[in-house]
Amino acid sequence: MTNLRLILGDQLSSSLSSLKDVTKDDVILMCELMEEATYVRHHPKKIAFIFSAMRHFAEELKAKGYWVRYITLDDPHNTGSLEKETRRVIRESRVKQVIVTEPSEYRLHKTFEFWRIDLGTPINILPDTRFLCTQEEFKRWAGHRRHLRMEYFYRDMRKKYGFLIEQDGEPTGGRWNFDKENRKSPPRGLSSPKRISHLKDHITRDVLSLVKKRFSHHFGNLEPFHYAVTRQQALIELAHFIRELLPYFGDYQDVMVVGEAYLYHSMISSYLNAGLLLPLEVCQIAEQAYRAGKAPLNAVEGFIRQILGWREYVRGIYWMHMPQYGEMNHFNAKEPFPDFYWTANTKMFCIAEAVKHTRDHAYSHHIQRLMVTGNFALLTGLDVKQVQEWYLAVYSDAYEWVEMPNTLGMALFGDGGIMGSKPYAASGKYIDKMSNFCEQCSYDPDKTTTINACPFNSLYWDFMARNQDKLKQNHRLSYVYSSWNRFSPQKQKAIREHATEIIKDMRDGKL
Ligand code: FAD
Ligand code: DLZ
Ligand code: SF4
Repeated sequence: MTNLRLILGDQLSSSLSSLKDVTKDDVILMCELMEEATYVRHHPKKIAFIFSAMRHFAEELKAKGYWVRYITLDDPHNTGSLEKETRRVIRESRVKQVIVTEPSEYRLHKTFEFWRIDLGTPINILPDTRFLCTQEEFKRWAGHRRHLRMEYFYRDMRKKYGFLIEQDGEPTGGRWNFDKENRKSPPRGLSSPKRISHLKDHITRDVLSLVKKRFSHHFGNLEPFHYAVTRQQALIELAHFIRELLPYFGDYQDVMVVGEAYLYHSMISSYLNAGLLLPLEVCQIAEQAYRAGKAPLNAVEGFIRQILGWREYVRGIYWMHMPQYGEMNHFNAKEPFPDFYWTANTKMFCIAEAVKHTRDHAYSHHIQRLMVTGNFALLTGLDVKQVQEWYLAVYSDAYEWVEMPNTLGMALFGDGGIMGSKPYAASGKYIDKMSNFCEQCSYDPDKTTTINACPFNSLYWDFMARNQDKLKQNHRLSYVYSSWNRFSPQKQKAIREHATEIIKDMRDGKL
């Protein structure tokens, strides 16, 4: 009788809890599944990244002498279902118990809870120790608080791990947060150093032809394919980021530039989320760069905050509020999702640019996700489920635990303020300040109601006016409503009529 250790596609870490006491008599099961590859229509680059990383991880385990049962997508016996494949291997291998690390998504958590009852073989579900805050710890932190603000969670995490903390217990540099230094507009001609491209071995080449054959109808370009698919390669990318890009990460964190998908961002989210890199080591390496005088504090603090703060915080929010979280829709947003999120066929240059980055790289950086595609979805009241489905499908780093709080909570304020203290709503002026997109747009970011006015401007005010009942008590928005109330009734009417026209144009495919 043997243990069956089931490893999922985002559990590719040798320190995984379900591999901790693995022996050479155990069976390690990994399967490429149609079920997982199509529960949303994932970007082909994301599928290729995961399959290739899974195959490489399986090879590494085999090279250490472990018995790995790896089921490829084109195995003629592959049923495409996690449950059926697990049952098949249980039957074939005289399994006494299934050992698995808790899944990152609620959907599979439910599946495993059913397995406890009806699999017929005991299942041992272990905590995912790769995260820096356990679900219980987060709930304890949240317990007595009225507002769950990331900033306070982050400070506690800094203290817990001692990142950027001096011997007297004070934060390095005397402040917890250096974001004031991090909001620079893009200087003219800003571009970023060339990114690393990894050689494709036979495993990746096989996966690319498989994905081309089976998933080319999904949104997104499979090639060129530059992703790291092993921990070794991901570490090389991380080292490159720390050396060449981290020093400027803070300065240009919120900047958007035509044709520059990555700028000074790290591009490591897919590797962290699949387990090729671990959050603790990434924060340690970043702090070392600061201590060695290789990167400034504003950059390193900002970068560590994303991983130690935001990443752990969104996971905490997800597990604390699921499954109810997925059903929230604070503004009752139901507007059908427009086609240009798939085609980039819109006169709004900023949206077209963000969609093109997404299509070509399965990536766009945070500000594009939040302040361009997310902001537009918020202002126009796009259907929250359709918006979330898009974000879950199109990014190579997307898993529901991290996508949902970011999309529903942060971008759409669909949770009514569990995550954010106010909606991240912005007019075209913000996009104009932080990017060079507007220079190439047929709309004018300085106009609100003229025929060529930037759609974001009237939509912004219309959103505020439309949702006044839900937002006017929010003291962080009092300046917005006092400005709105100073507009003459004629001006208010003209703005709202213009916004109605914009939404009509969107429905008619004319925006
Ligand atoms: P960097 O800017 O270099 O940041 C470093 C790391 O910090 C990232 O790799 C990531 O692990 C972490 N991080 C930064 N911000 C966040 C955040 N808000 N939440 C969680 N982790 C964060 N991130 C995902 O990993 N998966 C998603 O599906 C996802 N969906 C998003 C949807 C929306 C609407 C928004 C606004 C943000 C979303 N994010 C998501 C967060 C963020 O945009 C990405 O983590 C980031 O763009 C990844 O690129 P990077 O590795 O270059 O990040
Ligand atoms: C995202 C993904 C894809 C595309 N394919 C697979 C797969 O074939 N097999 C697998 O084990 N995992 C895959 N994954 C990652 C899973 O969706 C991820 O592990 C779960 O969402 C975690 O709850
Ligand atoms: Fe986007 Fe408006 Fe600027 Fe055009 S003018 S790029 S629509 S913000």
